Amino acid sequence: MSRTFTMIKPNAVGNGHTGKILDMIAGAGFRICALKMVCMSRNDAERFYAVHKDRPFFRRLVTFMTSGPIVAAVVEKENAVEELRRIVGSTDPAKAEAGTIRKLFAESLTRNAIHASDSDENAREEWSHFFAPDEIMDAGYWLPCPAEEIDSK
Ligand code: 3AN
Repeated sequence: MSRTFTMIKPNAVGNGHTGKILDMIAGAGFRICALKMVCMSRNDAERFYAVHKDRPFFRRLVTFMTSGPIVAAVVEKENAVEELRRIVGSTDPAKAEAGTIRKLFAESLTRNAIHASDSDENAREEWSHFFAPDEIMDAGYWLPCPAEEIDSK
C-alpha cells in the first residue's frame, strides 16, 4: 500500500466541489489518512511551489493558491501516486480526459481544481508542509470498530 498527497485548490473549494472531489477519490478506492482545510500564506505557497519559482506563472499560481482555503489530504491505495494522477487528469483542463476531476472541475491551467503529487518522494515532502507525522492516521484508526464493541459499553 502506498500514499500520496493531494490538495483541492481554492476554485474547487470556493465552488462547493470539495465533497464531490473527495467522493471521486474515495470511489476510486483510496482511503483518506489525513484531511485538513487551511488558508495558505504567500510564504506557505512560495515554499510549497519553490520548484516553480523561476517559471513565468509562479506569481499567478501563488496569488491563486492564497485566494481562499484549500483542502489538503494524504490518501492511500496501491500505486497511489500513479492512480491519483490518472483520476485527476492532465494539468491543462483542455487536455484532461473525460471523467477526470480536472475535466469536471478545472476552469483553466492555473485554476485547475486539484493538485496531486508526481512521485513518492515529492508526496512525502509535500504532505510535510501540512501534516505532522501523528496527524496521518494508520489503518487501525479508520478501520471500522465492530458495532458490538461500542454498543456494549
Ligand atoms: P501538475 O499539478 O499537473 O503536476 P505542475 O506540477 O507542472 O502540474 O504545475 C504545478 C501547478 O502550476 C499546476 N497545477 C498549475 O496550477 C500551475 N501551472 C503549471 N503550468 C502552468 C502554466 N503554463 N500556466 C499557469 N499555471 C501553470
